[in-house]
Amino acid sequence: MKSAFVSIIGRPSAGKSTLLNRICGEKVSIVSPTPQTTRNKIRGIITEDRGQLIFIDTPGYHNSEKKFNHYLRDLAGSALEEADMVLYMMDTTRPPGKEEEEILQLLKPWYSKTLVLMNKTDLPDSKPDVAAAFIKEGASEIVDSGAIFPVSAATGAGVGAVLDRLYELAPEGEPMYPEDFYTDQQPEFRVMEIIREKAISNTREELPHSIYVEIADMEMKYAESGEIKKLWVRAFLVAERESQKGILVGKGGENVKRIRSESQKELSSIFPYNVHLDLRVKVNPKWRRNDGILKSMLY
Ligand SMILES: Nc1nc2c(ncn2[C@@H]2O[C@H](COP(=O)(O)OP(=O)(O)OP(=O)(O)O)[C@@H](O)[C@H]2O)c(=O)[nH]1
Ligand SMILES: [Mg+2]
Repeated sequence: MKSAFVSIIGRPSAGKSTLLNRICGEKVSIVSPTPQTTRNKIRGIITEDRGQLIFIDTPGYHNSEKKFNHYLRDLAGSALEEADMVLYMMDTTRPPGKEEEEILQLLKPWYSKTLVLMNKTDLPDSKPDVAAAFIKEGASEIVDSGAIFPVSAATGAGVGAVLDRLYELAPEGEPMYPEDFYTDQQPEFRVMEIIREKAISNTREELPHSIYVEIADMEMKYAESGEIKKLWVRAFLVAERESQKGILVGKGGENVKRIRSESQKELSSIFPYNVHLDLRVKVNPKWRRNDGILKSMLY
């Protein structure tokens, strides 16, 4: 049996979380067109006859001096420390820039166990040869070992070949998780993430970055038979400013109502029981500069 940790690294919006969900066949990590959606190290697990692979999705590697971004970048770096293998995900619809150069530097100690995924090959403006030339120039060792894979995380094209290669390279070992586990996330975290995803998709520009979710209360309701009847959740969408709160609430509360009902619907399909969500909006000024909050939130 094989068993390995595989960290997924790349710039924001490269498609890391989409890939993780595709591989696991479940919604493990939230996805959005807004860069810097993922804020944590998210584990997704697959178990086959060949063995078990534990994937670690990470925040997009982004160059900025802001405290918040520092935390996210450190997380991506720390995921490398845990990795037996690395998937470096490139967005082939965007020219490789400074971020890609920095990621290549960061990956240097892992080159021999890195596979480069040229993602979004399903799109007409995908230029895999530009991305491949960039890798050849900056890290020819990777090209020499034949570790470049064109893929589409969205359609699944090319993903099977990546898995085959990962299983070939994986060390022998015992599974770390039971075979029916596809993630190790606690329900509370998954609830927060799904609400955040729906808040992101219902807001624009800078607002998604200013939001986090706080669970005020969570309670399982049981039927008389002892069976779980429903999960009852009371949560807050937290913004940085009053004006942002206003946008999140929307006219007559219609925005927060939509976020609430989309979240409740998806949560009820993810969990094997119905979820009832009570969602409100509040403000926590400048939370992105608060070390205490960032430490408790970004891990
Ligand atoms: N057409 C197409 N779109 C993709 C593909 N992979 C991801 N996307 C889209 O790209 C956007 C970003 O995808 P994510 O999976 O959230 O990207 P990420 O790398 O996890 O982003 P961060 O968490 O912000 O670092 C979403 O709108 C996805 O639907 C792909 O292979 N093809
Ligand atoms: Mg992500």
